[in-house]
Amino acid sequence: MKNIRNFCIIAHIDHGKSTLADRLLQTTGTISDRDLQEQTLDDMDIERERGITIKSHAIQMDYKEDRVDYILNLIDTPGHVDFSYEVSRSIASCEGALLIVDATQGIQAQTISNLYLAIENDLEIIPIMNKMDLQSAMPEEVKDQIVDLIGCDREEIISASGKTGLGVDEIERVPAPVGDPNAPFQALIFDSVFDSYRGINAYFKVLNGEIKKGEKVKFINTDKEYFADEIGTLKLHQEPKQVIKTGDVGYIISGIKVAKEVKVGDTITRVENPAEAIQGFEDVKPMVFAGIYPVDTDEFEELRDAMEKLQLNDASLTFEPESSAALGFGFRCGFLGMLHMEIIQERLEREFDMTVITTVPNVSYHAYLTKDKETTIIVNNPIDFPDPSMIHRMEEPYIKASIITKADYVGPIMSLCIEKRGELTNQVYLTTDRVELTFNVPLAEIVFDFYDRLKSISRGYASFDYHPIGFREAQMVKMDMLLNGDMVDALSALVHKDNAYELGKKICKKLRELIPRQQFAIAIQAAIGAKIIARESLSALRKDVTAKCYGGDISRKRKLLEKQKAGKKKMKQIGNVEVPPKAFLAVLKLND
Ligand SMILES: Nc1nc2c(ncn2[C@@H]2O[C@H](COP(=O)(O)OP(=O)(O)OP(=O)(O)O)[C@@H](O)[C@H]2O)c(=O)[nH]1
Ligand SMILES: [Mg+2]
Repeated sequence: MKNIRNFCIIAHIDHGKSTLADRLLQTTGTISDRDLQEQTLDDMDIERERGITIKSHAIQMDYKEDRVDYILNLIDTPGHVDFSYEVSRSIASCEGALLIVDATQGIQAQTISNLYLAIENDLEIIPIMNKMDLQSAMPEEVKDQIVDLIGCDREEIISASGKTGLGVDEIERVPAPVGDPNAPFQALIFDSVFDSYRGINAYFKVLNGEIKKGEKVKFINTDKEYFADEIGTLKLHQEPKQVIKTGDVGYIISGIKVAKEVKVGDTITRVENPAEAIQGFEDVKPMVFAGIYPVDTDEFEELRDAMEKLQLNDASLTFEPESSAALGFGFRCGFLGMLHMEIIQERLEREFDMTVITTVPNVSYHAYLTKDKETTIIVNNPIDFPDPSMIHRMEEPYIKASIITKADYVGPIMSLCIEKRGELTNQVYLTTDRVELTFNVPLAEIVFDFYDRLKSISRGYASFDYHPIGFREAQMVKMDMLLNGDMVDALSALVHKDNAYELGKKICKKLRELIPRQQFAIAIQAAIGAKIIARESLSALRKDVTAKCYGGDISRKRKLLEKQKAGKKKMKQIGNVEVPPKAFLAVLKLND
């Protein structure tokens, strides 16, 4: 046990965690040069394509120094704010963290928030300055920042480059795990993945005692018992073992097929001579809600199947059935943020071949009625918005946003935040040129286009992080969209009273661009209750696709007509109007 080192890599997005992990895998010979690719641990297609890590990834390495054999258990974590719950779980199974700071960018918002997570869990922090190979690196300045932040010595900071390699020997600074090898077996589940053949694999860290293959184990919170059919360690591929001992990290396969039976944060123990439950993690709270519907209404059951499978790989996805007059049966889903929502939609399309419509996302509101002012009604869906005449008050979620930027951009960023109904609570100069701004802002205002706008007004020199801080009273209204007088429930949105007119106008305009002209005129209207607040109209068009087929070849004409019909299948029929699926997300694209 004294030769085990458990550590994770944490940093702001894109500071080079996965690339540095590659170097560690290479120097320890965990992976052959032939298998090595860039960011080897990002093994999902979407991760590779987008160049970002979405899921934490644990891997074991062997390392020898001064004739001592070490076992290194490494966890690479994602940097994007939507996935910070992945980081918090990884941290719980480690004794140390490599804190990576990009030498060209310095400390950014998630550097700080991930560092705090690590400190709360008493992890030994090893500061690393990465990308030192780049011309634009500012080693002295960034060193100052790191010393300021964590109060370490300048000499402790390791200069590294994911391109050239890093002193693995420094990882010895991570303390060995503590635990009692003779105590009853007690392990913490920190992650799980789904394998369609073998069911759910739970990843755990042994805090006390040991587990042998074939033993009867119990998952304490779910109160279920299983046989440890297979246990092993997490190399690049799983490596079955007979026993996993105190301090080590491993996986267990016990034939579980139902997602609910494996709860991340649960404790595994032996049925005979059991240990106590470990304090687990808090459930993840979704931040954004939206409906997901199959384009083809007959595919509802297939969609359910796909969602259930996806949930096995991504426990943070929540969903429950709902129905819409316009779209039929679908699900109301909860996401951790907009990137998470985008990724779920993309995975449904790629991994399950489902074409889906996502409705206007919204946050979760609280409503209180005049007849009962105390009971909270949770409104996750515009359809559940109570009749305005019965509402006593509405509340919306607020967040504390922290933005780190260059002094030059403070002005424009403040105006953006004020436009978003934010209030500045703090402004600190970290150095003469770098400022940390703290705002309280309604969550609804930042989930949509805030991040993109922040990036464009600061030319990329602003980083952003946020935490929920509870609910505050707000004037919310439900805005409906009408196509030729028919209300389309899937396009309804809950908006702040002051934004309604502006937004209504913009959405009408956007829908006018997105809906193709049809054989009759279409009126596009936005309304609050019975009051129309904006209107656009789309004029009629008759498109005769066979017009260019002179000559009498009937088979060619038929072919063209069929092609047109197939093209139409991708549209959604609302009343008599055909609407393309992307129109349902019009609200998100208002500034394109
Ligand atoms: N020049 C240079 N580029 C680097 C270095 N390390 C990483 N990069 C580049 O920086 C980009 C981001 O690297 P990743 O390793 O994916 O960063 P990450 O921290 O894992 O990102 P997330 O997991 O999405 O938070 C890639 O384009 C890398 O090629 C380095 O030491 N030098
Ligand atoms: Mg990564």
